[in-house]
Amino acid sequence: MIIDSNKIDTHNEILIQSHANKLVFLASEIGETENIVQKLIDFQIAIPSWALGTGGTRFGRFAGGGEPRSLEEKIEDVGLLHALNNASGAISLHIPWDIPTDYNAIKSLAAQHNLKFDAVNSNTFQDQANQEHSYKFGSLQNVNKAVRKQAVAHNIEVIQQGIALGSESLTVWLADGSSFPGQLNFRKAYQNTLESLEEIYAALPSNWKLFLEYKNAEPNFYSTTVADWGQSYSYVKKLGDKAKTLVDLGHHLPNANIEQIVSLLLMEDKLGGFHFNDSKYGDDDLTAGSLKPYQLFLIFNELVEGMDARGMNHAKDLGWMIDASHNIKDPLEDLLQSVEAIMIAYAQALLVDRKALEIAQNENDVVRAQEILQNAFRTDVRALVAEARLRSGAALNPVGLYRDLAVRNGLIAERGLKTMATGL
Ligand code: LRH
Ligand code: MN
Ligand code: MN
Repeated sequence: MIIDSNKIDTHNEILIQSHANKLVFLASEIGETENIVQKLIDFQIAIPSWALGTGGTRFGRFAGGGEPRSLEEKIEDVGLLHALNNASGAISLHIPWDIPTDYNAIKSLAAQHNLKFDAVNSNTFQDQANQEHSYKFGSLQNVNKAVRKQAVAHNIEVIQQGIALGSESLTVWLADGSSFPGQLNFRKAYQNTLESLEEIYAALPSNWKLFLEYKNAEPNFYSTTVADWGQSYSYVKKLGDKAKTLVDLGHHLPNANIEQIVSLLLMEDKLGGFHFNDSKYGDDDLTAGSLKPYQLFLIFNELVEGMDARGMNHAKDLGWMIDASHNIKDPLEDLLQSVEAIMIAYAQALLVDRKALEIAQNENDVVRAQEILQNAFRTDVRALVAEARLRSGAALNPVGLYRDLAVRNGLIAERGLKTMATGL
């Protein structure tokens, strides 16, 4: 299924007058809008291949129908999102949930949809059929050298597949840890993990990055071997310049100050990228911005400030990815909502009056500092995000058009009602 550009034009024509009015009003409030709109046009957020099917919990899974049955169909789904919002121009693969066979065919399909391949993800948290050793007691940390070797070999294989697709980064997330006190010697687990990561790092091409994602708990519930940003930092610092920490917003202990973590990792040149999602309890993987939009804004506020201070390119110098997976929503609608929320937070962060904030900070004017941040956060910037879409040929209201065109019904007609995408 492909969304015809005429359909987007017709949709936009209906909404254009009301959009133009909102934009004029916003410009009268905030002044210059051109710069922000341009930055929004350039900003792209990668879609995880595993979010395109209905996610489940360990209590059940309620499939929605029309889910992608192959890597090709996942690429088509991301193509649909990108046609609607022109902000989802990359797909992040998880191997072996995604198994590319004909690389050239996959690459040309992605190119037809204007998509790039973002970070490739390895998987040593599940046992695969025909696998010699089990990861039940960990992978890169395992007390058994043969298991570690197998996990290292898998990661190197994923790098090779990524190279063939034109990807430039590997994300390593480890379920390794322990569930009971005494199960693990923490120091040995750390050292085994480091040694394994060094072997993977040695296989990276020079233009590649390795993202080491941390997570406080789950599936292990007593210790996790890469549990927080400090532990990830300690590994990536030892590995070298190409290794960076990846921040998944759902992987912290409750109430962690994620924006401060982001600021310091950036300062240390060790922030690699993000997995955006939202949560109330743990790794809930809910739609970005659905629960804590102010936190999302505060994170972007630190990103914009820190990246500008280091002369970094907002769109290119970090890996921007979503990691959300939904159990009750249509996954494509959910992803459109996540991208919109991320764009809104970014636009609001671009609005912050940095000079005034610096003065307020230097004068210890706490009230003024808060006003400056909240003025930006409370500005309705949706017209700026919509304008960025309009200028790049996408839809003013992506979810609205998705529904008007009955895209899900079209996908069900093509693929059937009983479909099961690979993933969580
Ligand atoms: C782990 C995680 C990690 C995995 C993905 C499926 O919770 O966030 O990024 O690769 O979920
Ligand atoms: Mn993640
Ligand atoms: Mn997660």
